[in-house]
Amino acid sequence: MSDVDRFARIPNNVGLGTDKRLQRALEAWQPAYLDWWREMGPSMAQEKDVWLRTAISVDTDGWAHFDYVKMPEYRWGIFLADLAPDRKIHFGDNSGRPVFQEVPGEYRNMLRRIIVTQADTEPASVEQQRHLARTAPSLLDMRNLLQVNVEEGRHLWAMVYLLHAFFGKDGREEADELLRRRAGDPDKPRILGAFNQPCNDWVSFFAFTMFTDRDGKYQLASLAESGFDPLARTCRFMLTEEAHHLSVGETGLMRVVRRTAELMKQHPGRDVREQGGVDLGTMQRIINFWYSYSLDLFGGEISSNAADFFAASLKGRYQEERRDEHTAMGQMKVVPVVESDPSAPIGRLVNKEVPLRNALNEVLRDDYVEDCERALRRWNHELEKAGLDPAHRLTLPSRRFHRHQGEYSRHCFDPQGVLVAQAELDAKRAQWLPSPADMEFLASLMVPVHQVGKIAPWIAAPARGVDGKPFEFEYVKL
Ligand code: BYC
Repeated sequence: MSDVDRFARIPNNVGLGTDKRLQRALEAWQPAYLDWWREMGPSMAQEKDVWLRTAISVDTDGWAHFDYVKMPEYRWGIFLADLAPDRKIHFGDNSGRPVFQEVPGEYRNMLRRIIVTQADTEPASVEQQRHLARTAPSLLDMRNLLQVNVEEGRHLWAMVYLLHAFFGKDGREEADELLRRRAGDPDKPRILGAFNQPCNDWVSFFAFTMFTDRDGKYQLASLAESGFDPLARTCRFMLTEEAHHLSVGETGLMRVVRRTAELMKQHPGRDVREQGGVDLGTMQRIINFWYSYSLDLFGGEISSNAADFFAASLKGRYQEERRDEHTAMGQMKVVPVVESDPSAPIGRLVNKEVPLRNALNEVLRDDYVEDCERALRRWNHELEKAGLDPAHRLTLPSRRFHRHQGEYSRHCFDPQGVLVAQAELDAKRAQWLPSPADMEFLASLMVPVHQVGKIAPWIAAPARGVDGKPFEFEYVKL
């Protein structure tokens, strides 16, 4: 196991103490990071004691330590999964060669772009979620939110380490820029669409951690395959922390569904909203919104960038090692695309065969969609258990619905994936996507519940607490 310096100004297992130049550069970035955290991090509870886990090693057992921490004092550290000696590149055109420990000159721009794009999402999500603690439905939920936030901060540190350590002056400039862009700011927005959308209520937060963080899982997993070993090792350890974020989202939405089912069962035929719950229609529209924006995060269905990343052995497929074949050459993938058609003014969908390397964003999206479908089945099982008839179920919209990137972004589709005219989309928008009235309603439900062991009426209490503690634990000392 690599040596961990837990007590350094920047805790790390990358031997920062032996590289004074790098250490100085990162220590110079640290105050700017803390200024950003104070300005854009969680807007309440900054000075409160929060029961947080902190990464202290990369051991599978016991990698984290739980304690009360004030967030600005959180020990954001740089941890890479252990070096695997003699690791070889296992996909793309560099297969069989030793992994890169330095950035190959010909791939420098490509790699920097991948790292900057990934890095930008981390502070962005903290910015999007910054006011949510104020309306937390319980202290445990507040704690989970703040845990996610500090760990996104740590993920930013992980990426900034790569920029500083391997990209010289332009890496340092990119690291500075990461603290300058702002989620949703029209003048200096974050790079990817989903990270500029507002996330001001807890149903949206759970949908964000369910769907958008889950994109993160798949992107990180494909970067964990990278032939650039420091990136692979960084992402491997980030995935350990990411699992909690996904579970916050998936179980969060499950708890909303459970409470809604309870209200529907208690008073059949009565409006769930009137009873202070989240109706399934609103939930469906929130799912449609965040799922479609998260699908965008995989990039275009047909992408020469994706082909180049794979060819250069920089970004693999999900669980590349489980596949039989690692060149992705001489194979095709069918991608439905819209073709113009003189007899159909909105065009028509046709299947197009695309060389597999150009369809790798879509391959990764396939794995993601399957994972999301699994969660949907669990939520629907909850509705079924409550005895609600099959009309009351949640679904995932088609991957063509409401897209802003890729093949489908220039056309209109209904949630089933059928091409429709702009006028139909406009007329049905409020049925398919959250309307201002939905958002107003959700905002009206977000009354804070900050007493130990209490829960807001629109969501069921979680089945268990954190770190072996009960739900009735003072997770945040307000
Ligand atoms: N929004 O070839 P294309 C996470 C741009 S989330 C805006 O289709 P490509 C997290 C693209 O930049 C994981 N622009 O796509 C979650 C390009 O622009 P240029 C984030 C977009 O490049 C929650 C053009 O469209 N991980 O970790 O093959 C909380 C055509 O691009 C978008 C990564 O991003 C968009 N959605 O694939 C915290 C991994 N999509 O160059 C954290 C690294 C595309 O023509 N990034 N564009 O001006 C990548 O692997 C790829 O850059 C992408 C896009 C998968 C994002």
